[in-house]
Amino acid sequence: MSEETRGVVKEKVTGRPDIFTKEWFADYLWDLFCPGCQTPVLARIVAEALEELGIGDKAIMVGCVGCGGILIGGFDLDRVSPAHGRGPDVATAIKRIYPDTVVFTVQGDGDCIAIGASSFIGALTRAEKITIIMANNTNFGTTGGQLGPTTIIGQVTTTSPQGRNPSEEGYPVHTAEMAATFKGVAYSARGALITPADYQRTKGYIKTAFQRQLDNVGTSFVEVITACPTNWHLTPVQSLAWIRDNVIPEFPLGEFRNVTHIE
Ligand SMILES: Cc1ncc(C[n+]2csc(CCOP(=O)(O)OP(=O)(O)O)c2C)c(N)n1
Ligand code: SF4
Repeated sequence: MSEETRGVVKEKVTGRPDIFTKEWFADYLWDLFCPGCQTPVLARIVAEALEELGIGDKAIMVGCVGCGGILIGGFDLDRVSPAHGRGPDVATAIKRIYPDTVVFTVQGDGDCIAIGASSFIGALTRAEKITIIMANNTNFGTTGGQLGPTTIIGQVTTTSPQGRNPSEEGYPVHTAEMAATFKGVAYSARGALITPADYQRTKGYIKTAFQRQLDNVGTSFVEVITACPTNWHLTPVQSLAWIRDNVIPEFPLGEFRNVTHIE
């Protein structure tokens, strides 16, 4: 019996986002990231958010130096790779020259809030109408798992072999909460990608962040906790449990600022 006779309606419920470049998705994605890495998952929700808002044709991506920098090859958009940490500066320049575009960065925590802290804070201070997306994997992943600004207390890294000790290395930075204190920030949130519900919620945060940019309100920021199983020396499944039990208690999920206009 043909499908037509049985009345079967085939509706596409999922698939590769059209914004992903085909070659990258088919040939590189699986080779470039470690097993269980959630950086490509973050890429996917960004691509889905752009498609669902229908803004793929005016989006410009600013990449980073770090594992997230690999993503620059994956988006069929106008894209720029800045020097380490300078994403918000480059995004600022593009947005000011082309105000009708939607400009976003995708950065690691080291890129965004360590070497790039001045760029990041400068953009928030100036209320740049850009969207900054930061993957928080609690370490410098690309370079071998060194302690970073988001490393949690007690976490073993290659430069904190006894675990992060506040009396030596200080405390983790709460970037989303900090961003929310800037008057020029329209939106600041932190999401995770452990469960399908997290996935949907975090995608919602990214869509709201883009919407605040579309409405020209102020800077929008989303921090996304992502697994780095290789440097955590955990399996992919153990990594998700570790995020739930150790990372989220330090970095609570949710929206920290969400305003539709700034006086
Ligand atoms: C100016 C400069 N300093 C240092 C480096 C080396 N470097 C490359 S990636 C990286 C760390 C990136 O960490 P993060 O931003 O947290 O991203 P992740 O790799 O964890 O995704 C560093 C220090 C560099 N490429 N350029
Ligand atoms: S080092 Fe970590 S962040 Fe980088 S690709 Fe591997 S798992 Fe992902």
